[in-house]
Amino acid sequence: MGIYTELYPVSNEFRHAESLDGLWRFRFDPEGEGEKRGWADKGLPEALSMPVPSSFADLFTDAAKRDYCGDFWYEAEFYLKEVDESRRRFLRFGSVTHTCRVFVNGKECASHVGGFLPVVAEITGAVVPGRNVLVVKVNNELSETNIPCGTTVRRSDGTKRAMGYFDFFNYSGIQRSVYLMELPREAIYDYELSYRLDGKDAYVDYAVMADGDADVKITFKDAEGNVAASASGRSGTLFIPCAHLWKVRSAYLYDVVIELVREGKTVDRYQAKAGVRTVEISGENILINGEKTYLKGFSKHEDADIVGRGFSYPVLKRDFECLKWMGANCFRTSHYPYSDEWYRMADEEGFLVIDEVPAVGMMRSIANFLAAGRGEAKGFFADCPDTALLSKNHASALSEMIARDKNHPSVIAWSVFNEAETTSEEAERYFAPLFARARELDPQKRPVTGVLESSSSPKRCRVNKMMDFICLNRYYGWYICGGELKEAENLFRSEMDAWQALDLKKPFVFTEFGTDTLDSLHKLPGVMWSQEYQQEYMLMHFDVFDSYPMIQGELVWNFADFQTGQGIMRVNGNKKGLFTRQRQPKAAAYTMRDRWLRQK
Ligand code: EVA
Repeated sequence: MGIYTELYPVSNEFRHAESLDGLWRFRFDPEGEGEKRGWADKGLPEALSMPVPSSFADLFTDAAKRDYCGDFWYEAEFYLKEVDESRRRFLRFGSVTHTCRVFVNGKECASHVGGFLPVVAEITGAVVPGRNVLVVKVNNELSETNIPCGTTVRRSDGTKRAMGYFDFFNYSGIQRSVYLMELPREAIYDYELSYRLDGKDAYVDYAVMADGDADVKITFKDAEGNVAASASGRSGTLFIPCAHLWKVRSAYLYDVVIELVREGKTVDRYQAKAGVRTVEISGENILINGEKTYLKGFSKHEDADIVGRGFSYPVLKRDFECLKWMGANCFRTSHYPYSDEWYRMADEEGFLVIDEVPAVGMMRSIANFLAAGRGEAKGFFADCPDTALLSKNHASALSEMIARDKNHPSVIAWSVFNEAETTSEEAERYFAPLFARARELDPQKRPVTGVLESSSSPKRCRVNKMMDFICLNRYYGWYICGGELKEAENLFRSEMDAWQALDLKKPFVFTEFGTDTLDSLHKLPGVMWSQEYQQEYMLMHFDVFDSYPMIQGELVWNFADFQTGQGIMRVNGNKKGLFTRQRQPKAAAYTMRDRWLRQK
């Protein structure tokens, strides 16, 4: 088999995927002694029980466990009736945050750096009939050589503490679902689709990656189950006459069925959904299927009470219902790629997704968001301890994200970073190969972008030339001129005038703007933190957005309140949500909804 990529697990007559979610055994390892003591081979002594998927932090009642930083271990068991030589077995973890090693019956089967993309371990040679023991060693320390960036400090009692250069809680653990997968020896391990429209018809260029030399058959079936197009061969083009297009908030999904056929017999099949659509940047416009599209929505987090960053179907469902109620059509996966299920639902619901790698914190500051919001960012790349290693990890995350998400019609762009330092020569040198890599890896050649904070000003930013559209995070009326909306608006307009004067001929999308707002605080006239102020702030932004034709999108920071580290700037978390953390609307949600429902 070739390199097993990131294909979402499916079950059918040829392949089998079984969820291992549930209560696992768990233990902290503050002394880093687990390996010496043989936990990888023998399993964990005196373990706690721990739900998978979940972050561990908010399940406990004591601060030391919530804030734990260092190594920690999980253990689970699974049973196999038999070990059939004609099959291969894998484990697929949706993510393990931030680094891990996977052992099955004491044999190391995988290791992975990066906490927001799948970890796939081939366990074929390690499994036995009957009981199998799975042990995962995890570490949640932060550094300047992995993303997201931060540092790990030692406290006087010897405990470690992770200090993120970012504004969200360093949730960690096995935060997404785990599958045990069984595949035939000759299996499909990846596929890519890209689309061309010709009047009412569509061409689908495809490639299928599979082991061996069996014949490949690919079929597109419409929603009624009728064959819309089919072809044979590892790569080629399908023709769909009168194609149903996947449209924004009106998604049409085909079933794509890929088969490996040997001597007339199917030996493997992979099935998924596919949406026929094109994405293009034309001058200052974003075109979906050739139609000008204004992005309305949010930058979000995977974040909820109790589960932390742990994947939860009910949270996913509620968030999509709220997004639809708002009249939104887009979200950005700030500040890391989300669990697969987010993209699958976005495909179904016709939402546009800006997919972001976990490259956040590439600026050195304890309260980065403050420095960023005020445009006071300091250098980073010039004195980063090991730019080569950082870049390697960044490039791996980018490649893994594109490998995993490339076939989702909802994904319309790749975001290479959030609020990195972009004003030095070193930054320019650092980012150029990453942009090139994203362009090279994506079969659909979607737009590639990055997200700029205030120091990345029209005069100083050296990276915006690499972006297909420009994403700006701006906080005029919050970090800049908080409480003075008139002055804030004037400064905001002068910056936008300067961007306009550059005449970049590219669309601009606001990927963050917002105010911390307590759902308990009302005050007329509005003051910072009140619901009225959040509304007035939004109204001021509408005026500015509507004055510049190059502005082609507005994604509010944030969809919902979310957990951060503690500090004098945060009242038990970031309160910039239009929804509370429990997903109930604040007053400004109605203001925004009014506008978005009126806009086409
Ligand atoms: C904020 N500002 O201050 C947000 C952060 C976010 O949470 C930013 O991109 O500039 C960051 O992560 O509320």
